[in-house]
Amino acid sequence: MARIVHVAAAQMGPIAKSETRKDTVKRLIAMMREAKARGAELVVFTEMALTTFFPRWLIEDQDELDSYYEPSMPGPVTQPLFDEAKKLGVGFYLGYAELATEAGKKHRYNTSILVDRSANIVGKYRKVHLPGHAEPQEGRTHQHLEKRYFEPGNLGFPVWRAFGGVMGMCICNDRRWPETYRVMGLQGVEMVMLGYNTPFAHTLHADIDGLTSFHNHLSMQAGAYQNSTWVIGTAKCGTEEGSAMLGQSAIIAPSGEVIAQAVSLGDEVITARCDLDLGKRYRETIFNFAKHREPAAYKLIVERKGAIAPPET
Ligand code: CDT
Repeated sequence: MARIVHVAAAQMGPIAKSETRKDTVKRLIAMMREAKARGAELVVFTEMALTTFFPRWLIEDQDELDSYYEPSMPGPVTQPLFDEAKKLGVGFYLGYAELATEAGKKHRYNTSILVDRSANIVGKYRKVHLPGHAEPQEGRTHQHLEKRYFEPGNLGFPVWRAFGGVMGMCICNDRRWPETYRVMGLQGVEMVMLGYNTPFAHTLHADIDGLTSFHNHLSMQAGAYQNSTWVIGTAKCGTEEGSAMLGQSAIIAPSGEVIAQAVSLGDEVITARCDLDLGKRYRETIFNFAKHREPAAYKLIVERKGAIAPPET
């Protein structure tokens, strides 16, 4: 019998700086209800889905900065989302800024969680590939200070048995790195969920930034195909506080094909019935890792004396 996960990507339009968490959670709940009405059992929200994308500003006031982070999940403002999920019997992926206390010290991560249909958190992921800078850059109308406001994730790329399959998570910039998918692929991942906030002007090189849309789908489609996995990519998009951000949320099959795509730059739910056994077919044939990967050969070039060193950066 086919193993179907009926999934929704709940793309989000801009969140204004002045929008309250309470109102943002209402928007998430409205999309969750729509997803359920259309048959979905799992909703993928975006990266930092509860607030505006605050790393675009240098924020020196500690209280103001702290106000963007969640010290607990669920917390008082996010509890209604969990309650609604339980009522509807729908699971979800949610990205947020996490303020964690570990060994008595405060740590800040760009985090996502996977919540099952009974509203239990079954997995947590912390973003590994943090883009941007730690210090403000001259000549930018909008900064990208993720390296200032977050530490690299310390949980690796785990996978979880949930929703009848093997589920994985990553966040935004992670989707551009082959290691992200391969580490999960080696653990048999069948569906990778991710949220993203991608400004069109992120490198300030017109030739690269002009390809923002292409590179978005290129990365996710390659990750899906090369690792025999579904990829669900959900954007925060539109013009948020003057920063124009990419939409193009997509549901991508293990074939690498985009089978559903958002067409707006606002709140929009797209859905698809994902057959996890489609990934199995790729994993048993062209991407049979046990038969066709050659890990020993990958190490040779690194270990061989006299190998050409990578350029200094
Ligand atoms: N949020 C995030 O990771 N955004 C990056 C673009 C910014 S790079 C300065 C991304 O990879 O989409």
